[in-house]
Amino acid sequence: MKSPFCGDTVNSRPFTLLVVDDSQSTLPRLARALGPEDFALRITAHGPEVPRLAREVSLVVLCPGEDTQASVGLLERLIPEEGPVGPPVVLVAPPEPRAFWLEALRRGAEVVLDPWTPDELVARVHRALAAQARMASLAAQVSELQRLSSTDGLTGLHNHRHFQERLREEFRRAQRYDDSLSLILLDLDYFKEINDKYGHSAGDGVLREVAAALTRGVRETDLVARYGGEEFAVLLPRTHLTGALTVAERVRRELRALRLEVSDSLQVTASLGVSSFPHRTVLTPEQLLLTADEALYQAKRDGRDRICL
Ligand code: GH3
Ligand code: MG
Ligand code: MG
Ligand code: MG
Repeated sequence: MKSPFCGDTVNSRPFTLLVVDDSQSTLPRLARALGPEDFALRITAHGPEVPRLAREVSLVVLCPGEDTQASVGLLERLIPEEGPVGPPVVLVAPPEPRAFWLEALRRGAEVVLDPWTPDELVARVHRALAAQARMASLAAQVSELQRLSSTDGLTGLHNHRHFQERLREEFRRAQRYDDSLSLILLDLDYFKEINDKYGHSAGDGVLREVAAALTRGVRETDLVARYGGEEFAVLLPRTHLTGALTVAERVRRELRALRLEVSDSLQVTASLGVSSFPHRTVLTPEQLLLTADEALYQAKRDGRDRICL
């Protein structure tokens, strides 16, 4: 006999519901109740594949079978105490045993007790879907805020705050694993003159081009940040001083060779300070920073467009 329910076919309905039900008696009622709601239904019995199937749907309607223990186990997998959040669960259960549906309620499932009516079930399903949508929207907002709070608005590089966090993390990691860590601080030379000559927004453009060049010039595992106005930082995990000097020299050359949008005749150069861990006088992240900063100012004093350590 052809099933009256949609099977595993993919279709264009907005929500797919996975109905987990062993008994042939509840299923037709569930399908009648949910059918007019324009949900696509997938039907399955209890089994080890349910959590995997659940990951592909918008919501799970769970009807406990004879074996309550199996349903408890499934519930625990569908709504773990902590860990990844799956689709919402609507439990359709008899009033006894109470412990089962109370546990489901506590974990955040919607509960519909026998004897239930179609409108009640539908309302619970919509409520669960709406809560899920609110959570998803909130999670997206949080992640966008996280991105914004660690990004520099002008260049798209990591910002000062994010750099400071990563500096400390990477320093701890290097200390713990007896690994190396290097830092390049870079300050553009006579940048004020660029602003004065071409205007502040042309200066902004140059900062963006410099940021892009820096990003191109380092490894994926290195971190490029806008440290301040026209100062940049490159954090190089698992890199010794010699490696950092090689990167610094490449960056220095690439910057001075950069063809800038604002003018063909304009050349931008930078002074760079390099520091590394492990080193006798570098015992904290602050000292790594200070050492690179002092080296940078030495490079300025020595005439700019150069690297000091
Ligand atoms: P040097 O570092 O070689 O000593 O000279 P400098 O002219 O680069 O140094 P100074 O610190 O005197 O000036 C830095 C300039 O960078 C001044 C400031 O207006 C400019 N600057 C800082 N942030 C921005 C920005 O976001 N956009 C633009 N266009 N300019 C900026
Ligand atoms: Mg300066
Ligand atoms: Mg400068
Ligand atoms: Mg500066």
